[in-house]
Amino acid sequence: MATKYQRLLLNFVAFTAIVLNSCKSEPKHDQSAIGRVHNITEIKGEERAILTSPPFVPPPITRTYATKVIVDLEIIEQEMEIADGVTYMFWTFGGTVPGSFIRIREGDFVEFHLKNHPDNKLPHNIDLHAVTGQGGGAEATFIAPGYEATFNFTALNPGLFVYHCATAPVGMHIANGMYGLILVEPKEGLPEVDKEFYVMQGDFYTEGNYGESGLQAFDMNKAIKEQADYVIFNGKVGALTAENSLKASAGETVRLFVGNGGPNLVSSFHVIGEVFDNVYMEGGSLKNHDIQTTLIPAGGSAITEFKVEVPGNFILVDHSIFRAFNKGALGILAVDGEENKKIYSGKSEPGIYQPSAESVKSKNKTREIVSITPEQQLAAGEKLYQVNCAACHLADGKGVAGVFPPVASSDFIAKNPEKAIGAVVNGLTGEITVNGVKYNSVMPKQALTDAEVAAVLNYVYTKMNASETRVTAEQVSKIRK
Ligand code: HEC
Ligand SMILES: [Cu+2]
Repeated sequence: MATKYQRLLLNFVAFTAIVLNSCKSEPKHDQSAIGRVHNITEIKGEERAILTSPPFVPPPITRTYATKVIVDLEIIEQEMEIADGVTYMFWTFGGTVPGSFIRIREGDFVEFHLKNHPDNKLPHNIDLHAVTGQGGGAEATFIAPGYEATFNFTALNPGLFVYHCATAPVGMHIANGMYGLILVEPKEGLPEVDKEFYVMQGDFYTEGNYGESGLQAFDMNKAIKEQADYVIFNGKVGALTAENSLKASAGETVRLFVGNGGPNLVSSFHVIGEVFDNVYMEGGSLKNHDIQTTLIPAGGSAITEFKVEVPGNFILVDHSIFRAFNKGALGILAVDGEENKKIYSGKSEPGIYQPSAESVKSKNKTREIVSITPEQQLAAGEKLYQVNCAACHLADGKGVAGVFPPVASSDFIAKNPEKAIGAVVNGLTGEITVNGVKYNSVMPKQALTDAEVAAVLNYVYTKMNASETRVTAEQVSKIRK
């Protein structure tokens, strides 16, 4: 689809062509024609737009004609959580990041009311990428706190468009959360689906590093250097995980309206374990198929559609993957329902792959667990266990009969704390008996520091064996060869 600037430039050329061709028969409606004739005349009735907070989307438009749509959007500056225990002074359209989702139809005549709440500190405005006209509405809507601005536009082009504040310093207003999506449904509507969701990425720049607690101020220098502390979906680390996960059932069709507010970073949007059947590229009219990862520019969007065939936790990420696992760009689409083993079997046969124990080397002996309260040590121990031990001894420590001995309620561990430490730091081979059962296998030594070994074993002793035994880093150090 041509940009509005190209269209303006080429309008005159197209117009000339139309005049020259006017003696020919019926003009064809060509969706890709530059400066195609937009029907802006037949407006019937009037209605008020339904706005929704993320991840929800207003209902599909069933109207078959254009109407006058009144949109009321309120700007609210407020402190909210950007991560658990971390707050940020967000500037919002409608009280959420991203702002309220607006849904209209191609050809609709919009009467847009922008309100700047009197408690706010700054002037703001709005530039809607769906608008054909000066600044996308920015000049017309520039208002101080306690004021309201109104302007009108006709939605000429269908598509999923970003809107954002364009008040100087523009980067700062966007960085503080001032963006959202407006969907201009094509005249013919969008195909019916079972679930629709609203997901929008943004990058954030805070004085403290990722996760540092308390109220965090905006850091202009980091923003200029494009060194984001947070890259997140829907304004908060965890906005789309655990109890906030998006939900669907196997067999349903899902449509994600995905935007990227930036201000700086481009998103490589991907859903782990799914393939997008359709992607409306860059939120426009071109539909591509069978897509793994779609690029969403800052200030751009994409619509992805797919059927969830099997149950599971499908993970939404920015596939610039450190952002997902270290900066928060992670969400979950939790799908319940019947399994379909033909499409996905899950794990069928447990197997053992045991390369030489020597290949695992402790590379980093300088790491230290600095949290030293027993509770913090236990929490660290639990994480270490899940990452380093659960693959073999299983998450609950019960092991696998005949292959991996249990570390939960293990008489071996109860009787031999030193051997338990030895197993972790030096590895363990040869026959042992655990709870009366013989094992003769190989446990590779684990690449953990003394403090980490103490933490993981104290977790095992406390939580899996209800034991009073405690291991210290000093003990571990002595046993390490
Ligand atoms: C690659 C698989 C594997 C991993 C990973 C692994 N273990 Fe083991 N572990 C074993 C095997 C196999 C044995 C039995 C060795 C033998 O037969 O001599 C064992 C034995 C043990 C024992 C002594 C027997 C018992 O069950 O009480 C302890 C304690 C233990 N592991 C703790 C851990 C801890 C803690 C971790 C994580 C830091 C860990 N293991 C990671 C495979 C593993
Ligand atoms: Cu603003």
